[in-house]
Amino acid sequence: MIKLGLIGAGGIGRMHTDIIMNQIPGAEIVAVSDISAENRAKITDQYPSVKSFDDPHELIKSSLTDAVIVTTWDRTHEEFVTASIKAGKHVFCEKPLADTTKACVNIMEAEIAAGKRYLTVGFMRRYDSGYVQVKEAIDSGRIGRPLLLHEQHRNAHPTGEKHTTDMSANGALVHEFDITRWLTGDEYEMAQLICPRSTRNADEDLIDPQMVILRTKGGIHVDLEIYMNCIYGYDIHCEVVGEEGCASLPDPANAVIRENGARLYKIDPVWVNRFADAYVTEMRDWIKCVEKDSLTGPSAWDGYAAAAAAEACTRSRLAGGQVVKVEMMDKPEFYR
Ligand code: ISE
Repeated sequence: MIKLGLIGAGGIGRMHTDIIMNQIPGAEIVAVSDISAENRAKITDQYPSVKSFDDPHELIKSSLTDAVIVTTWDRTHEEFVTASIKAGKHVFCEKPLADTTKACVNIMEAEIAAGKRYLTVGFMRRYDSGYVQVKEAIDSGRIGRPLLLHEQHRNAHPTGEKHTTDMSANGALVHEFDITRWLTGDEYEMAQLICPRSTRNADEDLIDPQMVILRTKGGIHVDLEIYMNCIYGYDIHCEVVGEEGCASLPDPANAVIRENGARLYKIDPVWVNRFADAYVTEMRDWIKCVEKDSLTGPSAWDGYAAAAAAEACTRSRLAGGQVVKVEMMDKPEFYR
């Protein structure tokens, strides 16, 4: 039984806890820490065997925990992830790995110094059966070399902390930055962020929607829409245009209802519901890796590459939508 400590008992932390406690026989949450005593109590009330820690660093050091899950605010990830690595414990960190490339570099340096991979990043879309099918279509060669990717990421409304203009790229669009690299096996070269007029449904200081155009080193064109206040639901699209065919992400299999002169199917407004199966598969896979002490999921390098794309987008926006280079260090041998 792998004994896990959870740091960050907000919505996503509690979702991982429910998955682990109810659907993963080989692991259990034994400890929780959160800046909010109220959030901690939500977990300990539901699962009385879980020990509550005021200090997350005590949880990391405790002999009670074999491995750590970090689901705190993005800007605190670096501190808890590096402490876990230094304590020699496997650590699963929710996306984004960090909100700056500098923080991602610090995490990579800690892992390289520790001498083995300890970190897995929660890019759960890699475990979604729809994206897996799109990847198989590319890898099998049946649609030929990918040339273009068109992707849309729409949230009914932002959730959690106040959503800022930067967070559209570095909090939400990181999913696309990661999944596109994973699908194509390519890295980004150039980025451009374009701001059309904003919806009146967004907070006054939020630029929403935003359009991003990326070019990979291999010459693939990627266009991404991020729209945080689309109102009608949580809606994710991805189409890969290849030389001999196209592959599209399927919509969730909801029943088509015919009524009142219309044909309808439900678009769930909640993102955790859209990717519910992927979250379970991701956690099962991570626990198996921890048991074997050998990681195969998204790495610190993947977290860094997504953060580099996000930073380039912000630079482009601040430069009035200019095309900018995606600045990336050379990939350390450790992550090859
Ligand atoms: C959230 O953290 C996610 O992971 C969702 O997939 C994304 O759509 C949402 O905007 C983020 O806040």
